[in-house]
Amino acid sequence: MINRRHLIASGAALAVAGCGRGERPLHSADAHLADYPTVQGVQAMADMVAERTSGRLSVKIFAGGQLGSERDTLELTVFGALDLNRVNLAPLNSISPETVIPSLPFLFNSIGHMRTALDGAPGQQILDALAPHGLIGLCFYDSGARSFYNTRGPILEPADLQGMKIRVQNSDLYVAMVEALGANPTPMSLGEVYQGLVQGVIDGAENNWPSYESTRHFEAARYYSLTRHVMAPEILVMSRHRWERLSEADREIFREAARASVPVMRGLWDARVASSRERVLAAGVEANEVADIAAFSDRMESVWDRFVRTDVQRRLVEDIRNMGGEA
Ligand code: GTR
Repeated sequence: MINRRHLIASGAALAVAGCGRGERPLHSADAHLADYPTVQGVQAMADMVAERTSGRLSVKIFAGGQLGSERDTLELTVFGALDLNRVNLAPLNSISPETVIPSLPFLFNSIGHMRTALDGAPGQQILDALAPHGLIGLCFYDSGARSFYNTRGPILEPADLQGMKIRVQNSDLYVAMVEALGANPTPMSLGEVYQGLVQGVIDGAENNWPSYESTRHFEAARYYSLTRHVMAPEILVMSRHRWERLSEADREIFREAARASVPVMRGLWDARVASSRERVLAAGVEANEVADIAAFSDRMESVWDRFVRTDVQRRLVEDIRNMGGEA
């Protein structure tokens, strides 16, 4: 956890970085490198905002985790030292109980189901629930399905995870999920994972194809087992401090541009999933399907019971399940 002195120092550095002619650009953080679809999605939004305002409003993206881990940059965003932030839902789980729902293991039947739910009323409700916590939810981006990878061997059943040290994001839900599968969860920021794998501090982690590839984790952990246990999306948030300084017309421009950037991001995402998969397989990664997914999902009952606690959460689960159609 970063302290207040760091927050103020980073905030001041960001403000100086933005000095210049006209209004300073809004600053946006992303853990991924510049060519990753999340960064490109935010860039598409930024281009639309700049066009609609003839350059009066602009966005500068700090990619590659330059501004720190997602947990730290979220603190900066809530505090108002950072304007925009693209993060996964996981680090928001402790801030807003609504964000826990799309992060639940084995909730969505398919990528299509996830997209329908997040484009619809449940998604809007989750975005809106962030405002009391100092964040304005602008849109969700795709993050595909997360699966386990490790340095030891293929995972075909939960017993194969027994005793393995698995890195998880900073979220109690992820800790509980990995524990329920019999492994030892180790919360860690994304930037520390590669070294952790190489040095044997951890045996594995879990992520989608593009992150497994772009972080080069596949070079250190060569077994990728398609459990597809979580389909939690990415989210783009604006600091409420910055939002409140925008006119109603400018807020609408941001809302519309964010909405319009979603299909752009999804197109890039689908292409990146295919190319990342191809790249890691060509590099000799051993990927395996998991025939008995129920052996994993059956263990999630206690996790759901522990994390789905309020009526609002239960209704969200029900609404999302009703949108599922055929698996
Ligand atoms: C990626 C996600 C990042 C981050 C990362 C992680 O899929 O895009 O925002 O959450 O996973 O595991 O830390």
